[in-house]
Amino acid sequence: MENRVFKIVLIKPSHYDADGYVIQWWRSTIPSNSLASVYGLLSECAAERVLGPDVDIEIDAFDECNTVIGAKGIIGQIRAAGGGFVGLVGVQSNQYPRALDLAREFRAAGVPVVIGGFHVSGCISMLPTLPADLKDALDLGVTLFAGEGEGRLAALVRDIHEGTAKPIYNHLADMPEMAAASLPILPRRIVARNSGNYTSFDAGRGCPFQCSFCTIINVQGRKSRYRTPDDIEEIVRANAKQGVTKFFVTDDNFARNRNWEPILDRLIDLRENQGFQIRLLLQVDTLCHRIPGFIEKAARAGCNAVFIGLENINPESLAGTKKRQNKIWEYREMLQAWRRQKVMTWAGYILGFPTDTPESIARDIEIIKKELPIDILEFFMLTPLPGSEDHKKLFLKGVPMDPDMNNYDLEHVCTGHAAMTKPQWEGAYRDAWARYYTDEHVDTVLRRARVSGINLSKVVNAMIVFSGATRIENVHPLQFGIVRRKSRTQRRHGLPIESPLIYYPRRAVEFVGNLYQWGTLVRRYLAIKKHVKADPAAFNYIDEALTPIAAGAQDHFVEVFADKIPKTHGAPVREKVAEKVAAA
Ligand code: B12
Ligand code: SF4
Repeated sequence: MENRVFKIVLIKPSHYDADGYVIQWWRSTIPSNSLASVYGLLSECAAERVLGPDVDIEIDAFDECNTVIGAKGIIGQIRAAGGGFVGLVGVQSNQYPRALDLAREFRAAGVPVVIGGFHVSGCISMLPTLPADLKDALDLGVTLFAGEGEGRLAALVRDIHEGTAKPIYNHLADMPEMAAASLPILPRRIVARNSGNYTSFDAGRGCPFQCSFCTIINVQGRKSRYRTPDDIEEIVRANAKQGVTKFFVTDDNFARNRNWEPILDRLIDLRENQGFQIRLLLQVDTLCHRIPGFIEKAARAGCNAVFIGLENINPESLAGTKKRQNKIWEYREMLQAWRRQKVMTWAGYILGFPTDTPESIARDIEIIKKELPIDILEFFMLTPLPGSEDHKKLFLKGVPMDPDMNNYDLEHVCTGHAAMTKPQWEGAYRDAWARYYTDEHVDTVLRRARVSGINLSKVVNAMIVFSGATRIENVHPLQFGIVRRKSRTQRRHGLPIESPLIYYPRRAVEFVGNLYQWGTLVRRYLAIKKHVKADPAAFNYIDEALTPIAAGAQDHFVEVFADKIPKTHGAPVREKVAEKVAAA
């Protein structure tokens, strides 16, 4: 007798643009680690035949950022199999309204749906009662999954199979150990839908720090948990078998991973002695340069780009959000240390801290351009994300916050600000992108890259994306992809489906307009690159940002914030700095 099939379809939802259309692309640029994790966990359930020897578990996975989801087809497949469910994976707050719309379609057809990810976990972890949007899901008969899936999915699959799934599974109180946990993996055909063929893994979870805007500590905990070097080698080998060797390591701070050294040693061995062409994109903190050998080993292990959570350069803002571990007096030294290893630096900068004003933001960006050797800078709005201490405080105090979760994408103003009106804050955000990505500064960054031996093409390509995504496509670079797709019929619940006669002509004009803008931008930036490449003087380029700070000398960058520097261990003495500024 043939085995029965239990069909699981995993979807990582995207979110809606301002017109209510799903943001998706022919190719996305960043892989979804949540999808890889849940796919890996369920593959293990399938291999272990958790529904018994006569039931085959079949799994499909889609990232909606690069795939138009055909709900009818999926419903047909699950019905044809005779059972199964849809898992909406890694759903962040900004993706929750889209996830609910997808759930609505599946639930209308009687298909079981489970939603997991940071919105569900963050709300359940921090709020005293279930918010209305989570109740909406329960009313539709959706199952909510809070906490991590490791070691818990077999029970969930069995419950759904038997028709006894609970409305809520809450595992937040009990974080699974990461050592020898199931491995994140996606089949190559799914990875290939990301341009550049990057896949991902997390080598650790949890963070000991306490930044008030962060959700991670309240969902994944403040105790750090790590995978072992053996786990990482297994992930790399399993991916390499299918021709995938580029990895985005999604740890919020890989430098704090207790196993960083044996993991990097293992990767170095695979790369230098066993011919694996590993490439790594790491996320680190601003203190990583203090760890002896960390940057050198990261580069040898294949790291050629690094994301650094700079967040802000004003010590007062950093202290206000409890991000005291960011020490601005070490920023330049840290960035120079990465450059010495020819690694491209990519920093995140948050706008809208309580003391920020449009003028102070503009001033700070000019300071960064002149004094810090950062290649790529990206901007975020300070947002009270559900799951963060900031959100909880505002919620409990009854301070107005945008009720539309679709706007919690760090590109929208979601609450009030003490010194800026909403239009001022929005203007400061737009101005920040325009101010950093000027042709003049692109030229400077490319000259710095040339003299530091950093791959010019890599830097210019990244600058094209980061300069154009917000200004041409109106999406943050982290949500960007290649060739925007907009399905006419997949519009936000409640909005009308437009007539093809109105929709397609408008879309054609928009598409051609954007193409023209991209063409102009690409031509300009490539011309700057050509000019820098042809200039022999570029090999001797030097400026303040590249100048090493002599031992004991005071950095001019630090002097600007002299009166804001906290009296912490290792900080330059406040009075001394202030005296120098006064004398200057
Ligand atoms: C890597 C990453 C990205 C990547 C990839 C996204 C991804 N999810 O893989 C990129 C760069 C694209 C990204 C973008 C953004 N991100 Co991000 N990202 C992360 C990061 C650092 C790691 C995500 C991850 O892999 N976690 C590990 C996985 C395994 O955890 P998980 O998703 O919770 O999944 C587990 C459980 O929830 C559960 N589960 C999840 N889904 C399901 C489904 C089912 C059916 C079941 C049973 C279980 C289950 O099981 C999983 C395994 O244990 C997190 C922070 C963090 N530490 O998690 C932020 C984080 C998720 N991102 C965040 C944000 C805000 C964004 C952006 C909006 C920022 C921006 N302006 O661009 C964009 C959104 C755009 C987009 N299209 O995704 C926030 C979300 C907070 C919130 N309340 O919404 C986080 C938490 C960081 C923060 N600032 O607090 N991000
Ligand atoms: S923002 Fe980064 S450093 Fe701060 S608590 Fe969150 S994960 Fe940790």
